[in-house]
Amino acid sequence: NLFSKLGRGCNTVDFQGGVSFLRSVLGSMEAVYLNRNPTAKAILELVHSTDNDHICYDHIAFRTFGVNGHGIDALAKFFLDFGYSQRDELCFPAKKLKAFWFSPPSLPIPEGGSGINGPLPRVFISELLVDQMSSQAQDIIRKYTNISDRACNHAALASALGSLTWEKPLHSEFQRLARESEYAAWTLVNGYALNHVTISVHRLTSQLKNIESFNRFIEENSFKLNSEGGVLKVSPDGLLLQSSTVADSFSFEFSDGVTDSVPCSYIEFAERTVLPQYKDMPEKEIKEYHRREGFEVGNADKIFESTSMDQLTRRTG
Ligand code: OOG
Ligand code: NI
Repeated sequence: NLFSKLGRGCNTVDFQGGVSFLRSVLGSMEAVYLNRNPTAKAILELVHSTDNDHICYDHIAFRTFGVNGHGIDALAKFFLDFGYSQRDELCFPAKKLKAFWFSPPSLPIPEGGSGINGPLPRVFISELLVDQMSSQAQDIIRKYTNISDRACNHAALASALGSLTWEKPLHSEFQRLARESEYAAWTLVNGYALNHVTISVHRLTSQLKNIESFNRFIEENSFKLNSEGGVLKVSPDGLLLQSSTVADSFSFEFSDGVTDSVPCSYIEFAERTVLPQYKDMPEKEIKEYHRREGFEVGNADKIFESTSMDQLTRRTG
């Protein structure tokens, strides 16, 4: 049994049930994501066929409206109930956003699992600081979060089903929000749907485990990477390297009957370098906890732009 070495005494059996439920919810969130985002699906298939059947997810990410109980806490509750721990806060004053990341419960790493069935991913949840928006934008966001009301208590369920907890907006409301915050407009039409999953590049097995070769490989296969601040985002300590695709779009029918193309999700890639104090360790002995942990405001600030109109309409080459 995969979890038989848990050593949590009489809680072990309950906890195992909890973990398989957690994985099944994550699996539903992932299924919604793969159905709506052909680029993410194609890249995962390409990496599976080129490198390894076992792809590990570094993290998964969500966006929320920080108002009326719809913010970070609405989704975090689910992960905290299944053993996740809240970690650092990240602030993005210019974008009027904040975020927290959550680390997974420490479990024996399942052998042979891929994606959601591999090592449990970190979780990154951000929220729009709605109070800081213009009164017009606030009116729109409050209108829909009021409609949603107590449905925000079931944010994880909404994500797993791929449903909004509010009614579809008017096209003009989407456009009004997009002028002020592309994040706000994205959240209005995507709700609690997965914003991205991130492939753990250093846990691949071929030369693709180096993020620069990985990015080259993705671009050679004609996928467009987010170029904001340069394709490769590097933390000031040089140890956390990230890149991402430009989001796909889907055709959304607004409540007034107007149909327009709106951004959906993207896929991210992360390489966590071995910490300086472990740099001489034999490669075989290196575990995830010997590597750079956490997130980085400077990297994240650019990765948010993966759903921006500037990136979506950018020409490649
Ligand atoms: C999240 C952007 C930040 C990271 O790994 O730092 C991020 C978003 O686009 O909602 O994913
Ligand atoms: Ni991310």
